[in-house]
Amino acid sequence: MTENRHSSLNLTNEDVLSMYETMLLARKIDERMWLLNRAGKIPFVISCQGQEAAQVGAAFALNRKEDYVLPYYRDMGVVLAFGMTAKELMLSAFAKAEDPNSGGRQMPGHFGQKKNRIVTGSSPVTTQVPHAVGIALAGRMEKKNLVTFVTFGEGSSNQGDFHEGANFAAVHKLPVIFMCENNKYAISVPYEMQVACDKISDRAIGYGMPGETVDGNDPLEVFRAVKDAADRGRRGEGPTLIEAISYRLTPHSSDDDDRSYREQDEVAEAKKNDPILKFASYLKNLNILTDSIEKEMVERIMQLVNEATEYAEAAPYADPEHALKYVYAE
Ligand SMILES: Cc1ncc(C[n+]2csc(CCOP(=O)(O)OP(=O)(O)O)c2C)c(N)n1
Ligand SMILES: [Mg+2]
Repeated sequence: MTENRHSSLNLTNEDVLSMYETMLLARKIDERMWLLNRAGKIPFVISCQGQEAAQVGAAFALNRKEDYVLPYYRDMGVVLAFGMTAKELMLSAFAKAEDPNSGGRQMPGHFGQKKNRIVTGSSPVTTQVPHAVGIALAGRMEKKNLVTFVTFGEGSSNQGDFHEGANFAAVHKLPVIFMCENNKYAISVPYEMQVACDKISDRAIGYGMPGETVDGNDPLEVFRAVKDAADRGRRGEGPTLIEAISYRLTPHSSDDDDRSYREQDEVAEAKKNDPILKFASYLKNLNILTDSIEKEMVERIMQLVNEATEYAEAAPYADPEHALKYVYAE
């Protein structure tokens, strides 16, 4: 018998179905992007596959009307949960003028959308961390009750920006949630070659904040950890470091061939813990995700993905002169 673990987190059956639908939507958009890339239609893909549970579980634990997110390039699940649409993500993949992230200027994965408080990031990894700390400080100065949520890979947690941001946030007890999405690789470099500590979350000790490692394949575990961290932040008790452990199910990007540095048996083994399959089986065992609900959900998602693809493919590119804008003051 599967135990109901979501009711005690104050999540209704509708909430968990909505979490699952968001995870599945992210996966289906991502899969479509790979096909479009291999068909020569879009230049680049950087995947969320394997990390949807961590992303969606975390986003659902935040106040999606007030909090700020500073996602990293894999966070399609976070931005979908915060209101970005499939169509907008496809416009970005096709680098079209209407792409809300950058009008087709940036590579895909540089999410930014003011109305949904999704703060754009730069290509150097982890530069979003000090920005999240600054926004939390601004929120406090303006007496707002917001928290900021910032993510980064485990490889990126070696970058100076992480350490400077974590230290400042802890000293000033700012409401920042640092979430490391540990997918066990930084491009070709496995975890053991990146860091000498057992857990990224142990780094919290050095800054004087709570740190916790959770199963990133379980959206409910991530939800609980992020909810606790958000509550602490809003109470004025400062930041938290969460490490969500998962596995990168795709190559690093559409330009990477992971067969050159990892055994494909290892990938096949990790696929047994695919967060989408695991959460689906949890919901099916509780009879929340029935066959008919699942059928309707998949149809709804595939219609969105198809419409988004068709719209974005047909949409116009920006005028070439547009590239000269926003560089110098006019
Ligand atoms: C400062 C900086 N150094 C190097 C790179 C090149 N780079 C892009 S992604 C990446 C790997 C990051 O690995 P990790 O932080 O574990 O994130 P993951 O891609 O595994 O999600 C590197 C080295 C970069 N973008 N920025
Ligand atoms: Mg990584």
